[in-house]
Amino acid sequence: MEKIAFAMQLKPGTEAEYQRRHDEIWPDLSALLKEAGIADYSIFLDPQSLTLFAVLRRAAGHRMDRLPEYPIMQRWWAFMADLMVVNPDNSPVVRPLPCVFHLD
Ligand code: RM4
Repeated sequence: MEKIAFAMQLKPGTEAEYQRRHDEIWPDLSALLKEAGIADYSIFLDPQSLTLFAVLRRAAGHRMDRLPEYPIMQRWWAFMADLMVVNPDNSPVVRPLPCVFHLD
């Protein structure tokens, strides 16, 4: 398992709705993320900058890079596109975050 972190960006005024939609995350989407090798996935919000800080663990041989091929992933991204800063294909703009400290 490796742990990775990345940042995404919320649009102003969407914090409550972003929380609400993730409280009701589609079970089929959660299942797909887990099947792709993702575990222990959290998203934290910095209310000041509206930066979303995501951290997750992923198994060796994970298939995260294949997620955009799945219709449910594309439907979720389209559903979220009014709340987040997104690319032309509706996937969120993601900034990888290097790890600069770790304490076991
Ligand atoms: C986020 C964003 C990410 C997805 C999570 C579950 O808002 O769409 O791509 O992995 O939801």
